Amino acid sequence: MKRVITFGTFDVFHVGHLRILERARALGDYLIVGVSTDAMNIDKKGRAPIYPQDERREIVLGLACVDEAFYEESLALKGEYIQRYQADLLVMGDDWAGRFDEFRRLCEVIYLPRTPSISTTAVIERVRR
Ligand code: C2G
Repeated sequence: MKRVITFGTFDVFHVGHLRILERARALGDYLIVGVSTDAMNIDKKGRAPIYPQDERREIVLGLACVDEAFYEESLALKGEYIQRYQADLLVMGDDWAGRFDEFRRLCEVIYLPRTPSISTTAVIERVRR
């Protein structure tokens, strides 16, 4: 059984999020998702996500393609999460291309192309206007 892991904030959930999770799941048999915490986002982007972490995780966990979802507390713990969840494959969108190559010592690493023309930032901007 091939175990796939991926990470993300998945704030204001949109079809780009759904598609990467479906494509990640199709590359294996079991999909584990690390949902970044509110604290990690405040630290990284200087603001909290629109949806709190428990709701973001609940949405992700409710998808047919997702088998398990946990909180990603820090980018620095990625290697630990890969080992803890015994992942065979790490999948990330290509906005992260090259950034996680060091984990090739632990598992396979694949970057998938992002869905064009949609992002959480664009949705927030459109609602605001
Ligand atoms: N994504 C995509 N297409 C889009 C938007 C996002 O394929 N149009 C993918 C991203 O490439 C990422 C995943 O959806 O793999 C989640 O995206 P974000 O919620 O923006 O995640 P991010 O804030 O980049 O957090 O440890 C890494 C972080 O947790 C990633």
